[in-house]
Amino acid sequence: MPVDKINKLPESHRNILKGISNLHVRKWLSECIEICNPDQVVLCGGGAEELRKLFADGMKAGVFIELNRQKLPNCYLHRSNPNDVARTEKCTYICTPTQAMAGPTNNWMETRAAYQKLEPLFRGCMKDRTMYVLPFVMGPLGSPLAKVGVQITDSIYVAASMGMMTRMGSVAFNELGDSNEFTRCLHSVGDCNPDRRYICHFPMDNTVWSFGSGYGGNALLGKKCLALRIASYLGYQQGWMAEHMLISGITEPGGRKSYVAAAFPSACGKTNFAMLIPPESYRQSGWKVTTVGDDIAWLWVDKTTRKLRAVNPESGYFGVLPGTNWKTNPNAMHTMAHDTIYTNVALLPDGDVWWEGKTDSPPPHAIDWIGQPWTPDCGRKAAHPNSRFTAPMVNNPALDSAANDPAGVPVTAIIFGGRRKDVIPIVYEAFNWDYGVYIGATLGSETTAAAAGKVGLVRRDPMAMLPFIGYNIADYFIHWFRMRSRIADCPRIFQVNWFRKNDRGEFVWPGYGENIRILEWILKRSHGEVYAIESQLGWMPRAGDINLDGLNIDPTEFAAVQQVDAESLKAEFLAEEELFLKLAGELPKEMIFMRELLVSRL
Ligand code: OXD
Ligand code: MN
Repeated sequence: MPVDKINKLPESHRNILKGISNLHVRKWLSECIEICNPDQVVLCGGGAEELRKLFADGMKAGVFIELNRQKLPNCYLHRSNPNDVARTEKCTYICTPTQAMAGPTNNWMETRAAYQKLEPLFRGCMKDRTMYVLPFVMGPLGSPLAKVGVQITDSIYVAASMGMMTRMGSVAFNELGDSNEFTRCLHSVGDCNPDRRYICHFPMDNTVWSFGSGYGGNALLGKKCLALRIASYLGYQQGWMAEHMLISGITEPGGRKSYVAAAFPSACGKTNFAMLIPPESYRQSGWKVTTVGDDIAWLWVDKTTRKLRAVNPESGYFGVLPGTNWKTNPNAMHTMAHDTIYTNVALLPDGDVWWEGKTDSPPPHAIDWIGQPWTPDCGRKAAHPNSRFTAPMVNNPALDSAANDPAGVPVTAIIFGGRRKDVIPIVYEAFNWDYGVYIGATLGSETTAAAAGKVGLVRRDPMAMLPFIGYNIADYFIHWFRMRSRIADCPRIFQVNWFRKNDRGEFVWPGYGENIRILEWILKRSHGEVYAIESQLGWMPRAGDINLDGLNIDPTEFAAVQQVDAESLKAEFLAEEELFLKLAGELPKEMIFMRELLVSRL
């Protein structure tokens, strides 16, 4: 921005700008101030004191309600606008010069047209509001993959949440130095009107503009927008991968530690899996699971060892609450016991919170997520099905010791999982990397409340990345296939399905902590220690290879759902056709060959 324009800004704004030594940030910020016209500008330097002030100011503004100090110290309730409770994929755009660059699965806007459409919305949008400037780092400080972003927002909820979810504050300016390589993240809740809601990504400009929503996935721009959509494009260009994956460390009896990365669509249990506590008998014999990350993994190939390594770019959790309790995920319950934001849950008379599935029986009274009196018989949910907790990862008692390690962790196995009541067995292993990529690419899952739209329909969600690939999906698949040639000893790839039902419509697998039994087989296979049967679908455990001791599972029923049924597989391949048709003409040849092989095996 020309100097004379900067000089026209109010003195307080000019002083903020003077405090920023990076000239590229200063120039971009002055342009955003000029467009948004905020009343005040607050530069967030990070730290606990600043967070306390954000909460105090947020309480005055009615954005936060402080919860019971004894039961939930430093915890706050936030109620969103009821029209703004989940990611809105129909308002999410990849903005590139040509539609081919965004590909057939993304909403697309031409770059200049998008800026022209959104600029008038941002113009003057922060009049009488405070603009928070949030410098942040995604990835452990000093990591070769760490990325700096600067988010501008008029939401104090977003500012406080970014303080937990990212390494926010002056550390980001230290990491950036005088470089121009930072993601420019401009955000305003605007008037929160769904008809004027746009989450626009400009991968080629390293820029995100999000208007009209305060929901985490649309508004905490370091998360889905930077760490998945923008990062997936950067990874494609630079030879690494940004994936919708948890990373966990598994210690076996005897002390061997391995790390797995697992991709599941939103609200399919990634946080539970990442924070898994093995059952007593396993713990006694030395099994332990620790969390590196619960949602996003950045993966790269180490130049010296040519092994795949991973970091979690985030520093907090934005987890789904319904169904979370002391039995299903005690580590999550500990994590959110203090210093946590609860969004769209019910408020109890004593200042505690509640959501469906937190306790066996509901409370007699509550104030529901929209602020209305609630009783169990009123016919409404007390908490929104996509209610969330936001907490820093340091709260997690099972945080892995390498979670902040800039060198990341080695990846022994990659796991793909979906929510499928039928067809897909509880576990099997891909024959090789290329087939594993095929399995990931054709991953199907029943839709959940994490995204607006109908729940329970099977949709193809390649690598659980459908809403998060920041470029053409065909190039994304090619990138996955090509990664193979960089890796010397590639991780084994598996598919799991915790949600498989029997003929009576009951879940066969108990899930949660018991998933360690499946992990045990996955690790043994990855380390070459257990035999497997070759089925049409992949390598299968034999009866007896999965430890069912102490579980109330009929081994014949387990064996039955592991069976590959040719007729339902044929139906599955036909259902995959939808994805193949979308990609017609652009499909990587590996996908076509893999499908041919699969069909010819039936
Ligand atoms: C999330 C999501 O919030 O995937 O992690 O929607
Ligand atoms: Mn997610």
